[in-house]
Amino acid sequence: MTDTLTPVLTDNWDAERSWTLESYEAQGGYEALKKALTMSPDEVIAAVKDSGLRGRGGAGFPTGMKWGFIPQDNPKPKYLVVNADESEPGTCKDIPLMMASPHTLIEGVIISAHAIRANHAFIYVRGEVLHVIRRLQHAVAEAYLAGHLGKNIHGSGHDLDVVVHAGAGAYICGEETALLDSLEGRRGQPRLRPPFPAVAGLYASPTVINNVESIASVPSIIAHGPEWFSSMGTERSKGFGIFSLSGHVNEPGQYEAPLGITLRELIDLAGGMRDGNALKFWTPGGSSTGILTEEHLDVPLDFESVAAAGSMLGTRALQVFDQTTCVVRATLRWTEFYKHESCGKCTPCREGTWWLVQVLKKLEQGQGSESDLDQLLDQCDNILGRSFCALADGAVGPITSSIQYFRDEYVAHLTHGGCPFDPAASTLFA
Ligand code: L3W
Repeated sequence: MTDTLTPVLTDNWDAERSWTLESYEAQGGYEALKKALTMSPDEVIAAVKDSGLRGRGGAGFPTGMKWGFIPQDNPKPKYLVVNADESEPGTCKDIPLMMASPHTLIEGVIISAHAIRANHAFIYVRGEVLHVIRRLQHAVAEAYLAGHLGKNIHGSGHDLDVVVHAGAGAYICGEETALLDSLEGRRGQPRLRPPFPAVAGLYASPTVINNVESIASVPSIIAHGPEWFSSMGTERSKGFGIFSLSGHVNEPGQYEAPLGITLRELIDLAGGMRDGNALKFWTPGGSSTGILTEEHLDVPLDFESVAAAGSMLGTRALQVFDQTTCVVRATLRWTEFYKHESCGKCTPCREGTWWLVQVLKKLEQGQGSESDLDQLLDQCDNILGRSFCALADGAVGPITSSIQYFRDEYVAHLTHGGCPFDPAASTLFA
């Protein structure tokens, strides 16, 4: 490890049986909770606001501000919901976090629930990851036995019950309002916003929904103080985050570092590119953020700099592709995913993603003409900003950006009468 890395959330992942309460407490776990319980809820919210923590689920909304939206004069119960429905292509940070250190999340849940005065919290986990669900359930049971959960936690007067809820494998349920519908027992489809969940969320009550990594960051902020957190990162993107490197690097995995690190530095940490190959394209935050190229290797990975480069920091899911990869084929694969996962509620997404796949398939097979490329861009234009939620916006990201940077490669498919790449050379899409 080099100075570039700042292991906080990942610090205990290599400890023996790191997922057990015994191991977590041996390394100072649940001390932050004890400290938070001596603070008033408003003091905890102020600490999170002062830290500058922004949501780690993709959008980067300020966490403390979101908590501050919960109307405390509303007599309804308040709820805390953790979005653990990690499913965005390339995104793979929350699942390892919950496997290696479920108590970091649970400690964050208890502190966060105290802050927003919630007595019920739900962790909504992607249904396919049974091993994670079991691990979380076991950790929650351990926390109850130790008195960290339940009635009158450590004599504070605060009560909290936590339910681990398994989804059923629908990507759309990672959209916060679809998640709430699913949690209430209905088919998961997005709701109109406003009202935002902070005002009318679960059972129409004030609800905070945060990503796993956001909530898991809270204990460290309470333990070390907001200044410690905000001393890392950049001016408007504070703290550290888990950067997930996958694809054509020698050592794919999780690299925890301050926001603002560059892909060039991360690839060095990951042992360089596979076989010494050249970088061709990459995603900064999952496929829905679209692609960037080697000209963006030195873009600081913070919310503002990545937006200025025409993309989004998203979930810091850095999928790295070398020169052997066909960008048209990669884009088709991503688009098929969004088409399959469209919930069908709104026409631009339901019909639009289907048509995107049809045109992309034709282009990938080298059929059609350049006018199909323009038609594809026109379809994207008619989908972007016109669908009910962010799913369809995410679907057009890889298409528009790949045509922006690699139009020649689309045209090469047409002149070649098919994919000009040797499929045997590309391991990702074999
Ligand atoms: C109260 C207001 N609350 C905004 C809250 C809102 C939400 C948060 C961010 O999508 C993006 C998406 C994915 N009063 C509020 C307010 N809020 N204004 O702030 O809201 P928003 O609409 O900016 O984003 P979102 O709907 O949460 C998230 C992109 O992230 N993404 C992530 C994908 C990740 C997964 C996964 O597997 N984990 O799916 C990657 O780029 O496309 O654009 O809580 O309520 N006035």
